[in-house]
Amino acid sequence: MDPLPLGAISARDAELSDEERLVRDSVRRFVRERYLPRAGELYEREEFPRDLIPEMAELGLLGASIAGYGCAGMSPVSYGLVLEELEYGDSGLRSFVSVQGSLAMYAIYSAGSDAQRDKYLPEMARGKLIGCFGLTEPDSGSDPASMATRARKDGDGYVLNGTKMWITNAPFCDLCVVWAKLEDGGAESVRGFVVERGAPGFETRRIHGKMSLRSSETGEVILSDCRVPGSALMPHKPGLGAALRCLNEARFGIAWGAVGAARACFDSALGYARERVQFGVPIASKQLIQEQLVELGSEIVKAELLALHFGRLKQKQGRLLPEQVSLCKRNNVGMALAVARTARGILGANGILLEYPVIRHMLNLESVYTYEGTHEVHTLVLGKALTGHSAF
Ligand code: TGC
Ligand code: FAD
Repeated sequence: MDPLPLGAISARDAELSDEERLVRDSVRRFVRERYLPRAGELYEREEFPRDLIPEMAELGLLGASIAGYGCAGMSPVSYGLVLEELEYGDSGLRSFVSVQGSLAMYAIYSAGSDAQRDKYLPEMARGKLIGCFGLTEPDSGSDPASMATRARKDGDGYVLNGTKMWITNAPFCDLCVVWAKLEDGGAESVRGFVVERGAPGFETRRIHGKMSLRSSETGEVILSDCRVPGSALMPHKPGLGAALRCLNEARFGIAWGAVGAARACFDSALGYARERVQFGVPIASKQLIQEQLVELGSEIVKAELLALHFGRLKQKQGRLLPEQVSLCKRNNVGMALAVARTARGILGANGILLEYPVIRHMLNLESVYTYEGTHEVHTLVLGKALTGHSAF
């Protein structure tokens, strides 16, 4: 009997508009032709393919959900599909686009001044300026309110001191959105600054030796008496809210991206199971393998429908509740990691080779599970919402 593809069973395509399918297909083609042939090698060499940035810009993938400033102004579902297809390639490729668009550009768009938007966003959409987002610090991860980075007013400008850690795109960024407390205030004094590379006292250092997300460049941002002009300050309402609103955008995208990584693992495991012969028959004919594949396929279909539901809701309402974003990120990333681990097993020993995509995705997803709010942080966000008690 001819197999029935998972997509035909989920029938999600029927829920997409022609435009959404067009966006999805063009990014799918880009990933298959331009990224996948190099994916294993890039991973092994800890290298992000910077040469692909102009093509991604040309496809309208940078700041894709922003309207104006040369950005594509895509709907939440189109943007989600973009990230799903990119992460089918690699979580690192999706991370680059998430950080550039949902974090750095969205921060400037939502919390920046008119002058900052005009100066940076068009060039960032064209991939001529690369941004990063500095919230996490060596001693401040899940609890960013405890950040140690300080900004001191000095004449017309500010002097920044502190270290940001685990910052995606930092090694080759042109600018960093730095979150710092003004003087010795508390979390309510947190402000965002657009710090350009070249500002005196600004330095980045690459973090090497990651066993996850190897084809994404991660680094430290070191601010040593870093002097910035007054125009670097973003005029948002003081407090962590401005930074956390950017995280909502990125987390929504990650919930879609994770489905792409899971689909890549499922496709690989299914193809392998149908080819691999043991005990004289393809392992796909064994009930235990079929049960695993059915479980993986079912979880993927549920996750993609969840993302679609929240995508449509975001489109209709303009925003989602943070709790809805937490539910979606937590569920879909947890799902993808579990799918990757089971798929790895189906490939047997071959499952640990970079020749197949599964181990790469599995290791990548360990980072995705931790960044943008760990799985546990999202559990606590939802636990607090449901019970009314904070367990942080
Ligand atoms: P809390 O007291 O609850 O809130 C402080 C203010 O923020 C507001 N708020 C939010 N606003 C928008 N969206 C959200 N998700 C929000 N969550 C809270 C809140 O209403 C309040 O506003 P106001 O006006 O009343 O002052 O804050 P808290 O300090 O108790 O922390 C809450 C908690 C733990 C959920 C938050 O700190 C958190 O999300 N922690 C996780 C940190 C995190 O996710 N870091 C990510 C760094 S970036 C990254 O990982 C990029 S990886 C990218 C890639 O490569 O793809
Ligand atoms: P911690 O906060 O120290 O957590 C350690 C463990 O304790 C986790 O299991 C956590 O869930 C648990 N825990 C913490 N608090 C509680 C609690 N109250 N109750 C129960 N359990 C708890 N950050 C940026 O700002 N910008 C970036 O671009 C960026 N890119 C990243 C790229 C990569 C590859 C990685 C791995 C991280 C990146 N991050 C970035 C940082 C990321 O957001 C943090 O790693 C994340 O927020 C968790 O912080 P932490 O690693 O310090 O862990």
